[in-house]
Amino acid sequence: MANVVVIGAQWGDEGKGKITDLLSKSADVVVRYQGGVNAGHTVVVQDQTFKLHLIPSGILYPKTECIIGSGTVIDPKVLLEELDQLEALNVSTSNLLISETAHVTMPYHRLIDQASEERRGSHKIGTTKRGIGPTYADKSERIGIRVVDLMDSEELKDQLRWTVEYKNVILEKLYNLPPLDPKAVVDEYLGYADRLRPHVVDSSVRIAEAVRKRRNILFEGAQGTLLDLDHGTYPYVTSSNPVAGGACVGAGVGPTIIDRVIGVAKAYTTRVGEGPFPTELNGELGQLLCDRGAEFGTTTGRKRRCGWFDAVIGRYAVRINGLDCLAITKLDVLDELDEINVCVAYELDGERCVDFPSSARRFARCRPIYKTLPGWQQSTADCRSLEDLPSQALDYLKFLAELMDVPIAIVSLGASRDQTIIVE
Ligand code: 2SA
Ligand code: MG
Repeated sequence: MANVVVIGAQWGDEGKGKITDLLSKSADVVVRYQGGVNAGHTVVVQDQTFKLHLIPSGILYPKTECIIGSGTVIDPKVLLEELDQLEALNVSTSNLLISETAHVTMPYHRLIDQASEERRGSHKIGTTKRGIGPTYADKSERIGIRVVDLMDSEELKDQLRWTVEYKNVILEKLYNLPPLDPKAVVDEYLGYADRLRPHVVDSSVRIAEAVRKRRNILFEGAQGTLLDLDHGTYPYVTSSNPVAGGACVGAGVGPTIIDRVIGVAKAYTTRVGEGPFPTELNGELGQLLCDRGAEFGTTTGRKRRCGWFDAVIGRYAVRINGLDCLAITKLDVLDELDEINVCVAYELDGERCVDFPSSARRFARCRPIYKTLPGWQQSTADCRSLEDLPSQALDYLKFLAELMDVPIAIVSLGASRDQTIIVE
């Protein structure tokens, strides 16, 4: 398997959890390289459903080392709840490692995320309100608290004394919220520190060791390409880099060690939060995709917006991530449809446009140009090879691969591990 990066090729929730779970079987090490508890992975193993936010799904394999890398932001409260959940289901968490240089989400981050979303009104981003943006903003402002600081009680007290004071000015003056008590914040976080300590390591050293020993490393992206801070539908993006390049920065490895990049895309498109979405379906069809695909956020429970497959953003994802291949998930959700649309280009101000525009305003004016394909109107849930698929389903996949000029290596037809076709 070598060293593989798995990324979301759309707006997140592409089913990366299932694909990384499959690939984790042959991985010795799994590394999360960005994002925080805004992510949500649902993995189903023998009727047990695991909902993970921070911990890589590789944790379900007893021998796989799971690393929460430097580029992530960690909410210790949620992380400990996840550890408790796994331990309650008898999953060992001794292989979980946490990077010293990851940043820590603090109570003021969550409060500011919520308050600033309200303040933005119609300009809101539709964040998960988990404090992700404010944690990354503090990292850039160089006032963030890192895991290494959390492990040092004197350092933590020293930093939080003035940081909480500074944030209290923002909370009180800007948002009319009550101030936080620095001592209470310190005490709360020192409690978390003790429980997390056994897992905390210099992660780039551990990863380098794995590289040297030629162990298989899987770099697991969260969210998706179109939510990337630099390359997504700015400002309707998250505050980290879910693209494949983010794996190098967020894990602390050079690009030369990456062997393969796999993009995960749904057979249609979904998006949570605000922002333009050209192929969105607002009527009955959108509802059908939502119902059949159970399209609700793993973290916030929000209903996801649903629409047709968009090959313009697909091609963009291939380019920005340097994708070697695609995994197409949830093909079975389309089983009932008599016709299926695929967006092949946009019409923008009267002109045909085949590249995703950088401006959100221009993107909002894009109208999809569709190619309509016949549906297959039969269940694909039990198909286990391409030959088992109805011919229309196979044609649909071939059409997507041609449009995006990338091979399809995996097709997923349901949540469980065996509902998968691996294309040889
Ligand atoms: P944030 O909270 O600052 O990262 O939000 C910024 C934008 O990024 C979107 N975002 C996501 N989109 C899809 N899935 C995500 N994870 C959860 C899930 C979402 C949920 O797996 O379902 O439960 O609601 C995720 N995380 C962030 C977000 O919607 C904003 O558009
Ligand atoms: Mg998700």
